[in-house]
Amino acid sequence: MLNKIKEKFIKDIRQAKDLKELEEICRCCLGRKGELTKILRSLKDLSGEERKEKGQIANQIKKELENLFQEKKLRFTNDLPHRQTNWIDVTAPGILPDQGHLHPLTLVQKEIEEIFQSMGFSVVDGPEVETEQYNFNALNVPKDHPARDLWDTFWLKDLDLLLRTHTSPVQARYMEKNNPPLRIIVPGRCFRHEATDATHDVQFYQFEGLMVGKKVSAVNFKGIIEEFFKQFFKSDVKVRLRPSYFPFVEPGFEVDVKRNGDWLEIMGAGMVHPNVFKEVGYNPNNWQGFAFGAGLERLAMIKYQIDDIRLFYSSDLRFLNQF
Ligand code: YSA
Repeated sequence: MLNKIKEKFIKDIRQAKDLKELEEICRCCLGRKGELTKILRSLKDLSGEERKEKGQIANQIKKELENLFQEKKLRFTNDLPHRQTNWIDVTAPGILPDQGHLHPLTLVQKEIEEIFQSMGFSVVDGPEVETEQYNFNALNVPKDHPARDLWDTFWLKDLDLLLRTHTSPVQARYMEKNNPPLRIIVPGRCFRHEATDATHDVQFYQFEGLMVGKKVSAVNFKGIIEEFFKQFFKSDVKVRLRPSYFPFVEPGFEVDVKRNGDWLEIMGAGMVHPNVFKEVGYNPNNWQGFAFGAGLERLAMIKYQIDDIRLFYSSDLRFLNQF
């Protein structure tokens, strides 16, 4: 299978008549949905030995094909008439400069914003350097509350400031300044003093959601979040809520989504705690609402089957060019 692919693309590269054709061949082979890329991605499903053996061969072939593409590309670009002589042919086709594009996380953020905006939510932001008051106290997590351990915090020395551990403080900031009813989402960068691994980093993005009204219920939450996932994953999805604990909601739940037969934990959520309403000056007897918070990288990783969060921050063009 691998050798067949190799032979096919070597032949195609040799026969390519111009740069456009060559680039199309390169895309079919090594692009995001390219034949070789698909095989490289599927390696993770193989057993240890087989993965190692097949992985070596596939990577070797990838290198060979990349070299061939480069060689042939050079031939086309060097062959342009204005390079062969010292006169300038103003009618010769120009060389397009490499074009930049948005980072995959920005693309996912924009997509999320558009889906929620279509359901009447406004996009709001807040500071990355936060006070203890908004990051914790206003969210029903007073000093010395054991729940503070849920968030490994970067404190700024000798100041009552920290790097926000989640986007939830913007809930309190927004409610303090705006009267209900309201619907907002808050995408933004967060920081945690955690060891880095394939799913955790010291900085990452979250997006928060908050909807407050006279009769906003958990049923509304489930409906809205189901619609969001349906549009985001572009397919019908099953969503389930499991009981969970966050100090700023009561009840709290974990939201799972079923993808390819497996339940995946996607976000924390719940009904806004009366203490949070009191803290921002709302009467909890008059208003109720839901809130949720999800990791942007996690959603992007599930959507695009990316297996390591560090790829987003590696500036590796082989990764970035696939989006
Ligand atoms: C819960 C209830 C609400 O009413 C509103 C918001 C929330 C979420 C809560 N503020 C929170 O931060 N929950 S969390 O600690 O579980 O983080 C939410 C998501 O952020 C995680 O599911 C994960 O996807 C992402 N995350 C957390 N730490 C991370 C991280 N992503 C990458 N690296 C880390 N270190």
